[in-house]
Amino acid sequence: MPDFTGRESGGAQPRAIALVGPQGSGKTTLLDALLAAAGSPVRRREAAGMTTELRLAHCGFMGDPWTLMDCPGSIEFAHEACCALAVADLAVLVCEPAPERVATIGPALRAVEEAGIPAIIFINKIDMLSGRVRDMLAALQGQSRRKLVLRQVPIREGETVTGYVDVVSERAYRYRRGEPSERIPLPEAVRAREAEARAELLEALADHDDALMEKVLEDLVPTPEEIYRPLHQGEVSGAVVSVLLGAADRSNGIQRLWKALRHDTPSPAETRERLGIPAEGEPLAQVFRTVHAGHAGRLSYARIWRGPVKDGATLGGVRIGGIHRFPNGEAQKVPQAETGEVVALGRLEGVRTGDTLGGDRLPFPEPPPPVYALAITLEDRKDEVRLSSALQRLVEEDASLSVRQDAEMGQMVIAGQGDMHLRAALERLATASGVKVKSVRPQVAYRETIRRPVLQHARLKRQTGGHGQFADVKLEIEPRGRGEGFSFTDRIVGGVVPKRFIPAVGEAAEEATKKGPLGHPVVDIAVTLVDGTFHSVDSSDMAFATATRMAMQEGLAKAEPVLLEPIDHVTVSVPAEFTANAQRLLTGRRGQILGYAAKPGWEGWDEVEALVPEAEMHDLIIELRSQTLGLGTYVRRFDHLAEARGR
Ligand SMILES: Nc1nc2c(ncn2[C@@H]2O[C@H](COP(=O)(O)OP(=O)(O)OP(=O)(O)O)[C@@H](O)[C@H]2O)c(=O)[nH]1
Ligand SMILES: [Mg+2]
Repeated sequence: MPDFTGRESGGAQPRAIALVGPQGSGKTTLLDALLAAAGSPVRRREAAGMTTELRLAHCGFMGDPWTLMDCPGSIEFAHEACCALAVADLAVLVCEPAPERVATIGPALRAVEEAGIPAIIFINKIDMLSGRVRDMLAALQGQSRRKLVLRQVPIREGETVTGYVDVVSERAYRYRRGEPSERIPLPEAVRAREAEARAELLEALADHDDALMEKVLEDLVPTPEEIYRPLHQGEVSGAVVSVLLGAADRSNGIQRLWKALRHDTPSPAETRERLGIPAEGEPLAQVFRTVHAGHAGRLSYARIWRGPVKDGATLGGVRIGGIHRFPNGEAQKVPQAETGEVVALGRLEGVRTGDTLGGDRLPFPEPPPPVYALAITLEDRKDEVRLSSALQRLVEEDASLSVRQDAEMGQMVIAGQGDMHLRAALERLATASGVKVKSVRPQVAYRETIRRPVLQHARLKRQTGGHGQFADVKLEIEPRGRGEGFSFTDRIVGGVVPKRFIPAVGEAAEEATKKGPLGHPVVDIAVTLVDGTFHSVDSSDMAFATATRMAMQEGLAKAEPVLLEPIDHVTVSVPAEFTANAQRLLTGRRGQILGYAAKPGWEGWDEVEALVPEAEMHDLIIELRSQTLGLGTYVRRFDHLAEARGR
C-alpha cells in the first residue's frame, strides 16, 4: 500500500479530493493548510495569485493516504477542474461567507451534482463573516439540489467568529491562529442555536436511516456513531452535503475539516461502485489530464481504479513508460501504483485525456464550447513548421482550447474560454515550444451581394500577331434570396454562342464572385448568359472567360453592391437577476432579442436568445462576465447573412 505519510498506514487505499469553487475563495490556501495540518512539507508559494493549472499533492492524515487536487476557480479554467472532479472520491466546495455572491458557487456545484460526486462545502474566510451563518446556509441551499447540513455553529465575540461548536459531538472549540483549536466549555450563548442546528442535522439524516429515525421520534439522544454512520452514507450517496466553517489562512477549522474528510470521503471501492466499475478484473486506469513535460515526455495523469499498475506493463493495449507520484508537487518515479492512487503515466502512445485504459470508457466531461477567439501570427516566420505541432500539443493538454486554420482569411485562430485562458495558453506556447506569436482580434468573414439586376455587355477583341481573340457576351446579373447562393443559366438560342464555350462562361462568372467590388466574396446572385457573338477562328474558351470576367466586374459594380455580415444565433445563460442586463448588453451590440426563458435544469437561471452580428461578438464574453459576477456564458452558431446597414 502506498504510504504517503512515512508512517505505517492502516492499509486504507488512497482517496482523492478535489478542491473546487469560485475564484479567490481560498482553495490554494486551504490545500497548504491541509498539508501543514497533515505534517507534510508545504511548498512555498512564490507569488500568491490565481491558480491556472491543477496542482496535485499527496499526504497522509492519521495514517490514511490522500491525494489533494487544487483546481483553478476561474471560470476560464473550469474544464481543468471538471476533469479532476471526474476522478475524485469527493469534492470540497470552497466558498466565501458572502450570501450576495453565493451564485458564484453555482458552476462548481452543478458540475458536482451532475456528475453525482459526493461533496462537502467549506465556508472559508469565516473571519470575514458579517451576517449570520444560517443566512449563508439558506443562500447556499438555494443553489443546491442536495440537502445541506450544517456541521458547525460559530461562536462569536462581538462580530468576530472566535470558535465553533461541533454539531455531532456537541463540543466547543476556540480557534488559535496557525494551530489546532482548543476545547472550551460550551458557551451558553450558542446553546439554543446549536440545538436547532443539531435537530436539523438529525432530521435530515433520519430521512435515510430508520434506526436514527426511531431515536429521533422517541426523543432519545443518539450516540455520535449513530450519527456518523448515516452521515457517511448520506455523503456517499449524494443525499446530503456537510457544511463546515473555517479560515484557511490562519488554519482555523482545518482539523475539523480533515476529520470530516476522513469520515465522509468514500473509499476508492465505494467510488468504483458509484461509477459502475466491477471490483474484480484486470488493472484499470482513467486518464484525466495530459501534460507535455519537457524531458519527461508526455505524462498522462490517471486515477487507478483497479491496481496494481506496473511500470513497463501493458495497459489497455499500450505500454507504460514510467509511473510518477507527486509527494511535494515534484515528480517521483515509482515501480507501481495501487488502487486509488493518482499518478502520472509516462509515454502512453496515442492515449488522450478522458481515455479509460483496461476497460470500457468511463463518463468524462465534454469541454465547454469556445467563447473567445484570437487570430495569431508568428513573430518569426521560421517557426512556421513548429507552430502546428506546438499548437496541437496545447490542444491535447487542454480540450477547452481549439485551433483552426481560417483559409479564407488566411489566419490561424485560437479559441477558448476567455482572454486569460488564451493568454495563458500562448505563454505556455512560448515557454514550452519557444514559439512566439502576436495575437489580434480575428477578422469577420464579410460577404457582399447586389441589390438590383443589371444587363451587362462585354466584348473582347484583340489582334495580336497571328490570329486574334474574340468573344462577346451579354449577361443578366440578378440578386437572389439570402442563402440561395450562386447560379448560372444558359439562355442562348440559335447557337449565337456555340455550346462548347458555355462552360467557360459559367466557370468565369462563378470565379468572378470570389472578390466583388467591395473586396469580399459575392453571394446570392443569378447570372444568365442571354446573348453573345463569336468568331469562327479567334474565339476560344479563354476569350469567352475573359469577356465574362469583364462583364461581371463592370456589371457587379453597377448593381448596387451591399456588404453582408454574418449574424450569429446566440444563447446567453445568466442567473435570472442578470437577465435584464444581458438583454441590454445584447441590444447594445446591435442584437435582436428573440426571447428568454428559464434554463432547463438550472434552477434560477435564464437563457436569452438573440441574433447578434458576428462583428459584435469578439469581446461579448468579457462584458457579459463583468456584469454577471463572472457567471454569464453563451453558445453561438452562425445563423445567416444580413445587409450591414449603417456600416
Ligand atoms: N481573510 C481571509 N483570507 C483568506 C483566507 N483564505 C485565503 N485567503 C486569501 O484569499 C485570497 C485568495 O486565496 P487563494 O488560496 O489563492 O484562492 P483560490 O481559491 O486558490 O483562488 P483561485 O486559484 O484563483 O481560484 C488570498 O489573498 C488569500 O490570502 C481566510 O481564511 N481568510
Ligand atoms: Mg488557487
